[in-house]
Amino acid sequence: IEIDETSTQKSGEISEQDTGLTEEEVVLSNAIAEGPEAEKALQRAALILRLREGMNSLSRVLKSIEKYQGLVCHLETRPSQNDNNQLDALIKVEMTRITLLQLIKSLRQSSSLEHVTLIGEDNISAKNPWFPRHASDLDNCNHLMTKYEPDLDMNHPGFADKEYRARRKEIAEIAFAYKYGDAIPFIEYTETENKTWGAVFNTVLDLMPKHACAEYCRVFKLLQEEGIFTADHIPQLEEMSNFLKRHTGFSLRPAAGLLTARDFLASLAFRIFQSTQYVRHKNTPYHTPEPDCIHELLGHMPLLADPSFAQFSQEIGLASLGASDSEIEKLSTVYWFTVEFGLCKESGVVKAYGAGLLSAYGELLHALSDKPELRPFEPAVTAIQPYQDQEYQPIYYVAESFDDMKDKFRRWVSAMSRPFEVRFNPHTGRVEVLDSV
Ligand code: HBI
Ligand code: NLE
Ligand code: FE
Repeated sequence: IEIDETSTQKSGEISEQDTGLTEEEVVLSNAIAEGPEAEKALQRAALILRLREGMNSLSRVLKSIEKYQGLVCHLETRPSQNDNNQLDALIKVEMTRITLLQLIKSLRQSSSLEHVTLIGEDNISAKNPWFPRHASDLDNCNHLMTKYEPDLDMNHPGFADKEYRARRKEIAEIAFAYKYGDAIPFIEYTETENKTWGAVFNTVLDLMPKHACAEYCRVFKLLQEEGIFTADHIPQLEEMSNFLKRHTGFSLRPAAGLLTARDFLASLAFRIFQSTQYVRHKNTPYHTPEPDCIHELLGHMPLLADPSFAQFSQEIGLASLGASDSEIEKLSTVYWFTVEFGLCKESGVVKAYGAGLLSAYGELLHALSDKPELRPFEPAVTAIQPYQDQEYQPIYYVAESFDDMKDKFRRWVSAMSRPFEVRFNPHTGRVEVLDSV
């Protein structure tokens, strides 16, 4: 990005030096606007502020933004980590480049602010985004989406069941307390929970020969032979994690619920799958909108033990590290229509490989009936297909084969705009970053 000095000077009133912008911020503010026309255009920018006098300082900041005719599009605050009454604020504004520079200058002169930083609009620094570099960093990648909490969602199957909610909370606490390197805590599942598992397990066992892809069936048998998959009790995550390690080097860590796509995908880069440990409500064995351990164990585990599929999963994860919000959205949509709800052809017959189908026999039968629409898997098209996650899907994407899906995915990912490349070093377990510009 070139810094257009003449246009800054022409506008006359302020230059980057005056504001005390860092080199990176200059790059960002120039990325925000280019050329004389853009000088007048409204642009989005994000600021991070530390407020010395909490909410009192905030009202002063908002007045300044108003004075420079900026619009506040988004505002978040939290108590700052260091102490007392300080607040950290993230403010996204819409204003012209020049007024933005003036605003930053005036904020930096204010004694009520400890620091003012301009960051990229989608909260990712363009040059140096944070993402996990090692599996231990995943201790910071467990942010939950709150939409399916049984406490908050009236449509959740467990909403009216106090006992169920307490149990789910108890198991979630265990995941919150988990740290890298800990053994996965053993859960003593209740008779009801084991019965729910048994009902789903036996139905999937019946449907599998006709409807599941060959790779799934192959590993399923192995899991039965090892005594991990039986109808009478829920496998422990720890024994499943050890099984995966032996086959593909994947392992598990407990998750408290539905994670953000960014955190969930990041773990896959390290061949780690963040798995829930609680069980769906007994009234809805055939389908539940949120992931539960029946979904993770019965749906995801068999294919994570398949070398080719494990490789594909890790590649989606690697592609997500440091990606922009809109690219994360696309990657998670591709993940949704492949890993979660994918269909594939086997000698001309359509079979299921998506985990959300193999753990929900209601949807498995729906997907392979004549009700839904089937379309050929094409990453660029699939990546922008809107979907809902409450009911059975109306559209599924069919891959010609796993290898064809992987090929197409790789070609599509290589065209993404990330200004660096990442690779996983299996000897150190670290992700290495290679500058490509
Ligand atoms: N979180 N715990 C958990 N389990 C999942 O299977 C899961 C998730 N978060 C997001 C997600 N799956 C995907 O549907 C994509 O958004 C990546
Ligand atoms: N609908 C799936 C099931 O019932 O197993 C779980 C959710 C997958 C995202
Ligand atoms: Fe899933």
